[in-house]
Amino acid sequence: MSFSILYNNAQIATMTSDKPYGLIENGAVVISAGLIQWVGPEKELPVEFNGLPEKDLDGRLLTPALIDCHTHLVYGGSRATEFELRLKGASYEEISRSGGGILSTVTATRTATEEELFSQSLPRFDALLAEGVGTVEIKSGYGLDLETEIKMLRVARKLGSERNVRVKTSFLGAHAIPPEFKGKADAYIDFVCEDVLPLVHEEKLADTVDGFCENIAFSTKQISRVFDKASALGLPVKLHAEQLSNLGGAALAANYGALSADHLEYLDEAGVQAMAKSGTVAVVLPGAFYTLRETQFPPLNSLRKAGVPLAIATDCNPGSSPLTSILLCMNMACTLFRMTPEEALSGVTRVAAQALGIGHEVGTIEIGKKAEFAVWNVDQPAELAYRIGYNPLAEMLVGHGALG
Ligand code: DI6
Ligand code: FE
Repeated sequence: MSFSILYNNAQIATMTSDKPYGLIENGAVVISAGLIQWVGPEKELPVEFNGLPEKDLDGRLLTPALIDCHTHLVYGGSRATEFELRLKGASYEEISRSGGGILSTVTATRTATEEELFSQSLPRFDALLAEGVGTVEIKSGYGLDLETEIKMLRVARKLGSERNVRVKTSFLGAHAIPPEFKGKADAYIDFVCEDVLPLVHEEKLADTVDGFCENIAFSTKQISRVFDKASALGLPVKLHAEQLSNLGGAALAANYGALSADHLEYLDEAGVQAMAKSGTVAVVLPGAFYTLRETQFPPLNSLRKAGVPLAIATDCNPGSSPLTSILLCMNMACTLFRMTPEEALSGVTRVAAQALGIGHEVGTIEIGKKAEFAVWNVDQPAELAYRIGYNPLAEMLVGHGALG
């Protein structure tokens, strides 16, 4: 017999889209075998659920466990020195072109053993979990050789199994051109497509394939070769697009039916329309916008108008977004991008799940979805995005079943 429980006396932000936050006052949820059996106002609880073991949530807010749908949190070393250089006037692009930036993290990540990489990444992972996160996307892309890309993805999977939290991995071989391929970007793309991605796929280490489409990284033509390979292997794609300039990456991603296009500060109307047509999620990353002191805003009004779903994520990485707080990320999305607190919460629940292709399983509190919740000591859902540097998480209620 499967274990069942009734959570009652909760304010439930179901995040289904019919009313603000999908809010249910004095709500109850019935869980059985790790799945949601019923959710609604307590007074409408069907009699068949009377007598179940109960847990009283004392009027606290229940939300879906949060989802950070874009991180690079597995990496070696630190870029604090680069931070100091930027404060002395160097730009992110200058540092990158002079061999620092992503490539300095590549060196540190190649040098670290798998165990060292795991122990350096675990505190960052735990920092996210401490704020109600139950699913984390983690990218490779600081290896840029077969061995290190595989090492990063193994560490990502191990973080998930160590903490019993869902990890979705993205293969980001097309992140930067490694020193051994300097001046030979096309040859590096051949290597990614022929020698790395097929093996990564064979080892089941990548759930999706990502790329960095930018003047300092790869062209749309090069990215489309990676996407062709991903499609041939049956892997979904997503893309870092229009972060520093407009190369038409988002439209390219949309044409491949990408789950998401991410960053998007320099996205134009044609890109917006292409994303709307393909149902590609826009993932905006306020931590990178803040760190790089960007002044160009992602075109949120056009995206809203076109009906493109909006997600937000930390982009946790050592260079452009050393951020391990999903709550601060929500606050930044509101304060910097003028997103609403409801958009911020749906951006780290329902829409973030969609950006990872797991919207049928998690991201809302609905019958049939997985029982993965965060319980908060707040009076109203807007408080989650409103505070700065305060963590009101009371507890996580996850599971009674394996996470997949
Ligand atoms: N865009 C970013 O913001 C990160 N990667 C990317 O493609 C930055 C990665 C880094 O600076 O280490
Ligand atoms: Fe990123």
